[in-house]
Amino acid sequence: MQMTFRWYGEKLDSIPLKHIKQIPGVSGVVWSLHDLPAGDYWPMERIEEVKAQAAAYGFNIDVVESVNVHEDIKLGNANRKIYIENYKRTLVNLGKAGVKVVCYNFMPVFDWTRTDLFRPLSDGSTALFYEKRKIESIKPTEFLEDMSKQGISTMPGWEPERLSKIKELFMAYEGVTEDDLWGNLKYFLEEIIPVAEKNDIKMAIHPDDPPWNIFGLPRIIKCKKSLDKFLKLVNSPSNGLTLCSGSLGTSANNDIPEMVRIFKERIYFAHIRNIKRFDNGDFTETSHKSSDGSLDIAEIVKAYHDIGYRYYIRPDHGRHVWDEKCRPGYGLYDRALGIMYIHGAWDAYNNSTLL
Ligand SMILES: [Mn+2]
Repeated sequence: MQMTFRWYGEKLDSIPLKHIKQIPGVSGVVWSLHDLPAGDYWPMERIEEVKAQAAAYGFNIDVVESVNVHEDIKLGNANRKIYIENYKRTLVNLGKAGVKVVCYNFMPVFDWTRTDLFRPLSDGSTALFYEKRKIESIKPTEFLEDMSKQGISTMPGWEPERLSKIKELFMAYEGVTEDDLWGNLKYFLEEIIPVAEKNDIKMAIHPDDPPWNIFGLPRIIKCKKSLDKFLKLVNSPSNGLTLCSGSLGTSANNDIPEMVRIFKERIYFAHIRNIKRFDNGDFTETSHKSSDGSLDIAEIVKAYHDIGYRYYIRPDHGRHVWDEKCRPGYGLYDRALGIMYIHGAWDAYNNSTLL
């Protein structure tokens, strides 16, 4: 496996590359051009700029998260042709720059969803939290106002220009079923996967977070059955997965180690983090330690080790600890602790095979 760390770039991230360099065993940064709206073409010079910044610290830029998919593509609107063309041209440029994996998601309107960005845990740290009842009872517009107050507008997937059109978007999705969304995803894949193949890129879809429908919007990438269906839409090695333990794991029906073993050939990016599920449907993010959450992270790492996983891992989110001021879920300290937990487990499994 190759350990990576998400970095928002020189202008948007509070964490400098020189600090990431001091986390043991990190070979690359996971990056994006966060200032470009979904659907835009990524010019070569902008890609090369990030590549040079990362290379100055010995990091590769093999993994992009994300090249976002324009809503017109998810909706299957006539305009999708323009945005798919831009997507293809962007993939060609990323291939030229040596990018190997492109993460993206296909969630309508809202990206990952939480109700609290800084919810206190019993140890005095804070973490991202999801309150089921609140999501079920609040209107999407009220929810958005609440999130804006908490500072979400700087987070990827929650760009103000996209969300300012929230009412229009909801109207556009009226009557769009899960089957429609599957059809639009298939159309998109049939267009871009051949381009990814030609440019030696693995596309890696991120599951829906959380993996169930919210605000009446359809969500389709949420369980073993849907991952299997997804991979068969276009049966190519370039059509793969970002297996996010913390997203899929919020549903108790999803067995993450089992999924790692089943989908091993097509997992190109692993997001590893823990969450704690509560009986009422709420969940909170926690440290990576298995005993702190509902997921056995050591067992998940073992599954990756067992399959001889060669691709990319990142610690995904972390808590906010030691009074760090950071983007919600994206501090330095707890993600670095997570990396060391994963490295520790991995090394232990390495040694145990020698005994
Ligand atoms: Mn994730």
